[in-house]
Amino acid sequence: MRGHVRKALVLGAATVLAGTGVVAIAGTANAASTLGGAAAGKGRYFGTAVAANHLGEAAYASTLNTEFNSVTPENEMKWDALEGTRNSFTFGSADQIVSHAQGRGMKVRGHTLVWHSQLPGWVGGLAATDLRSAMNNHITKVMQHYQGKIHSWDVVNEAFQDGSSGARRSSPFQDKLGNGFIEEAFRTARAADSGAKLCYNDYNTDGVNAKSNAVYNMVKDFKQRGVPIDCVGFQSHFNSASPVPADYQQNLQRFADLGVDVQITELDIEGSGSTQAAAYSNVVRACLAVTRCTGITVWGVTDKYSWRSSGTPLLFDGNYNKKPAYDAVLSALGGTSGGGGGGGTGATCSVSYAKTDTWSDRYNGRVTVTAGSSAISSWSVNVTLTSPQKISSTWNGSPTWDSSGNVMTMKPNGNGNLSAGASTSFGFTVMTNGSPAAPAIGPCTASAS
Ligand code: G2I
Repeated sequence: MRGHVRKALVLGAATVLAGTGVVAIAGTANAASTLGGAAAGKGRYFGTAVAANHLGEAAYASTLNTEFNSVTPENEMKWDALEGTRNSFTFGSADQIVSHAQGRGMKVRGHTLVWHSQLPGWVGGLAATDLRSAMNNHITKVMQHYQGKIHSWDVVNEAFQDGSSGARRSSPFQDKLGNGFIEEAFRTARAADSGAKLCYNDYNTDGVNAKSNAVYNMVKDFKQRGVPIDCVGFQSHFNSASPVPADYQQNLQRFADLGVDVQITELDIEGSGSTQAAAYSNVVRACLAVTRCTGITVWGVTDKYSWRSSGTPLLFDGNYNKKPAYDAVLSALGGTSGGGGGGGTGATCSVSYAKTDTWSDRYNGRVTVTAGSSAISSWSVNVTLTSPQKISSTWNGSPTWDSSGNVMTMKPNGNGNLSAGASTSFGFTVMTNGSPAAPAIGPCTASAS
């Protein structure tokens, strides 16, 4: 099984390189220098939540395509998105994500079939018998639509209460169908697509506590009675009020010992700098220490679009710069950071952007590159335009272009050597051709000799 996964991932990476040509970050050809590539080296996937409406943003898509080998639709497979009207299904946005992923050899996690939230109003209005058939119909139709395309489904999401009660959360399903709704959902799911792994997914279950104990007891009971369940998802939304628990690994392990896979499904950790990086590193190391922890998904590509953006909880900042947390994750996965060339470990850079002049048909932009906490000898920054914009001139850098003509990769022109914290700038003129959009800047990749 593992060998099979690894092969698929390698093929996926090749597809990206050959198919799009936009993997323009210098020195990232080595698979172990990306999150997905490094995770594959450990027999795991490394995924992200994806929103269909950002796939058209070139920097978003190129970061996704370069770094990740699994995706979870962030909202597009929820009940309200797929079946807003009873038995009338709208798969468009979800299909868009699935085909983006499939075309690049990425796996897809399905999220989520039965959940109390993002539930259309009509579901809550049904009486028990009708609700049961609506639930089973929803599971069956959705899973059959995606048959063979989803590696794991969150069949039931967040069915337990927070706090010390260990009780089930009130929902139309719980209130009208009783405890048995979870078992029924899993049995229906197995019958609908026997090839997908069936997961129970929840938050605040990341350490050993009353809520995770309740889930644990349910999974144990399911395994004893032969109710089909293959995996448990640990969302892992962390911040200072809810940090990575000290017994995180132990908790993952006790579930794995029940005979299910465990997956980290919605990882994000609010914070910044080395504190955030250390927390991310702990999570990755815990997963790698548990044989049945099969993969990690972070809940978004960039801080810019995070559901809690102000907490900057992700691995890429709003300009798609790699954060210290990124380097920590890559290194915990056994990958090598830095942008090739010198392969200097710890060489990082960040970018900022300013529009400096504007005319009716063009504007000038300036990108400032700043070395991280150690000296660098070279850097590379992607500047992505919105078609039909074109860059007519550049200064203080050496540009190359991807095949679409929308992505410029800028490298130094005599200004590659920067001491720790030092900056340099390059500039360019964008012919707007009717589109005033600002360019997307980043990621910035550094190397040290
Ligand atoms: O709340 C974080 C996650 C907790 N676990 C289950 C996940 O499914 C959940 O994801 C979040 C999405 O990240 C948000 O993007 O679920 C939220 C809804 O419960 C999502 O927020 C919704 C907004 O509430 C809507 O107003 C908005 O229309 O996103 C929708 C689409 O952008």
